[in-house]
Amino acid sequence: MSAHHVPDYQSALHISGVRTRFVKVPMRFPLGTSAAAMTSAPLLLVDMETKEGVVGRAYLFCYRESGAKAISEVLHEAADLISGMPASPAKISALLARRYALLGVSGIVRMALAAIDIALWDASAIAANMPLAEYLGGSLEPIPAYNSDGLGLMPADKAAEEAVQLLQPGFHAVKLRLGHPDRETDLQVATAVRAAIGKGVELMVDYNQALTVPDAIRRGLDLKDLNIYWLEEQIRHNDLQGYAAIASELATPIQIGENFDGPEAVYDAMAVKAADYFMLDIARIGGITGWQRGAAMAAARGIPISSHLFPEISVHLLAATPTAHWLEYVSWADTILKEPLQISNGNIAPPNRPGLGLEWSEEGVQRYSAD
Ligand code: SMN
Ligand code: MG
Repeated sequence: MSAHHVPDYQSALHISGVRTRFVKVPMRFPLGTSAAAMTSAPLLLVDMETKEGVVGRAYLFCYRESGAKAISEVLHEAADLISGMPASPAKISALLARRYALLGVSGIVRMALAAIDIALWDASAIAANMPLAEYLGGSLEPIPAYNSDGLGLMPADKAAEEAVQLLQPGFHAVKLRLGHPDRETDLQVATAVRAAIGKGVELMVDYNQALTVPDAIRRGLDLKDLNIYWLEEQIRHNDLQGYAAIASELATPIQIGENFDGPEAVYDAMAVKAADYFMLDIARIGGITGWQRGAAMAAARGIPISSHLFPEISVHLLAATPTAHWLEYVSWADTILKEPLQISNGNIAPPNRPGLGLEWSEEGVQRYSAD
């Protein structure tokens, strides 16, 4: 028998500490949704340190400044609870879910624990010297992406102009936020954007939970000749039966999921046929561990899975997702990253670097520091 040449076996890394930094980065295109308007993105940067010297990284988009502060507080306490333990993401995720069960694992706590999970997976893939996409069993093939920078609630002429600008980096798809107080404005804006981008570009529409069920059906029918790729989050995010009612009335596919709280929500949404497409948010679905579980359940029913924000992280997950659909691209983290994502003919591939391939630009971090 020939000898096997197996490199020295290396067991899991061991958690030694965590460092967080808060930055407020400018948005190239300010974003006014029907829920809130944003001109800068509050990001929390996370470095999980290991005894072996490998550093795993993650970042969170915290929606508001208070979100970043509260998440950081929970994150440091959670990191203390796991100090010295093997950096095994699924084990740590289960342990922390128990420790925080009484406070409640959702919202801010969910996001803090997700950041730890993401950073631990990053550290593991770095130790294995593999891009995370490949470490999870996927490849570095490009994923179709839509540009989600900007295109908030704005008048028709401005939206038409901005939509064209958003195609400049080579995208073939953009997302428009609607949910203006009156239906007619929604139709006018969508019509102007469709005319400006032409027939060959995909157009997604997001209402950010602004509507009621009957209004969502009416407004969906209003747009029926505009070839909308999907209609997103029309009503309260967790009114699954409401979504099922809307989906049964409209031919245009319905997209929900950015507010799914843990992977179990995928099961619940499928059980009532709430929507045609799901988009997972790496921070709310439970990090990389949660995403994999949610994506596996969606695969059982062939439901296409897209991502919500965090394109630098999500691209690795979509690469290993059986029913991968669209990557949501936003440029927000570009200013604090050494190597921002590269867009090629509207597609984005996971970078061929170890782990997530996230390295902070210390210059950018200092410039936008909000600690
Ligand atoms: C969205 C929500 C909150 C912040 C940014 C963007 C939006 C999306 O729902 O799907 O991009
Ligand atoms: Mg959305």
